[in-house]
Amino acid sequence: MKIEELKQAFVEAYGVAPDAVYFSPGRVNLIGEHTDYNGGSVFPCALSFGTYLLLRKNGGKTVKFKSLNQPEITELSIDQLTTPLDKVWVNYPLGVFAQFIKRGVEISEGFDILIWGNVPNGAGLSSSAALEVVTAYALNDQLGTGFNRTVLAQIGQKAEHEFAFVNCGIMDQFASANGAKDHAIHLNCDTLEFELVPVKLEGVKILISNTHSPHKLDSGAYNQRVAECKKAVELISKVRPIKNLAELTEDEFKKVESALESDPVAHKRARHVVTEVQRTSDAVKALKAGEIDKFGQMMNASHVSLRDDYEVTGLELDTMAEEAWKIPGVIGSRMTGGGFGGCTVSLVKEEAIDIFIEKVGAAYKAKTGITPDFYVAEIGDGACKIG
Ligand code: GAF
Repeated sequence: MKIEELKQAFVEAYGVAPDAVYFSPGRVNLIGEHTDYNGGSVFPCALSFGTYLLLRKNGGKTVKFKSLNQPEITELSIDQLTTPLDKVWVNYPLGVFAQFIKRGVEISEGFDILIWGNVPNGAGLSSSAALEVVTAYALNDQLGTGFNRTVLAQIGQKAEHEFAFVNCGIMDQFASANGAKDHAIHLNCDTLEFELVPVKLEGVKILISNTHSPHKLDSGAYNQRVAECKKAVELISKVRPIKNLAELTEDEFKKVESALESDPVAHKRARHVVTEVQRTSDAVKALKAGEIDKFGQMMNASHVSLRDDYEVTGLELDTMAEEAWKIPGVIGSRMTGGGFGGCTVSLVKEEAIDIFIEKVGAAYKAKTGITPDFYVAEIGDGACKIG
């Protein structure tokens, strides 16, 4: 939808024009998966699609939430902004209001809010983080709270923990807040220091393949992985105290892994994290050195580790990645995001894009019965005010 159409939809919903329009993007992660909540590094890019939020101060004491995908308006008194509802989508912006209030910000006047997004839902491209961050960015601007982008990302992450009950890391919200056009973000999730790395890929495109897999990133399976990593930290700490799995190099891990003998699942999860942290560092170095093939090999190895050790892929993601590996001109391909369905990300030579879509699409459909979608990704900027 165009901005003018969104403004018109706002007028239809609330009878008056909005005061302001904000945007925050979804993200695709190139490498560094399930490392963020383990104190490791990640390498995501913000996408050019995301979530739009239009609002006006309504002069009253209620906040009204409307999504263009939902028929009804949810109206809450400004005293009711700290408790989650049973309406899943409203909990994302509501959780952000609650975090502002927790940080001592007073909401003394209501808002009329309209949301629309073009990130495919449940595709692992962070539609929920985009919604959280756009809300945080808009409130920060409207209330003059002066939080920086990193704090806005942390507010979004906390909203996800407390209102969506997913114990996620910081990657998605950070990418949505801090993204930069044509750059990936090399983020140390322990210190939150980051570097924007130009993604200059001469003749190569970032292709996202949506499996449309019915398995969603459900909080149960994700939170279970978080708990398994915590268990691994506890067991390893009996022989070598650590705060996070990402503190261990592969060699150091080999020296302490016998501490995980009693828990083979925690052992596999930890092995993924330790090796993924190394792969991420190697991949970023390779990209900076222009060694794109090496970057691709790291992507493929990341997928294998997520499939075998972290066990977050499944038939659909595995088929999509494994079929991609067969196509000449594919530099690398892996699942991206939380897993259990969603998307893969591939680096593909321009001349191989059509054949990729045709061949991988047909093989995927034949194996899974599902028609996939493909998008050539454009790396966009982080959260902003449009007007
Ligand atoms: C999801 C989470 F929200 C992120 O924090 C991250 O852990 C990712 O899964 C896996 O890398 O997107």
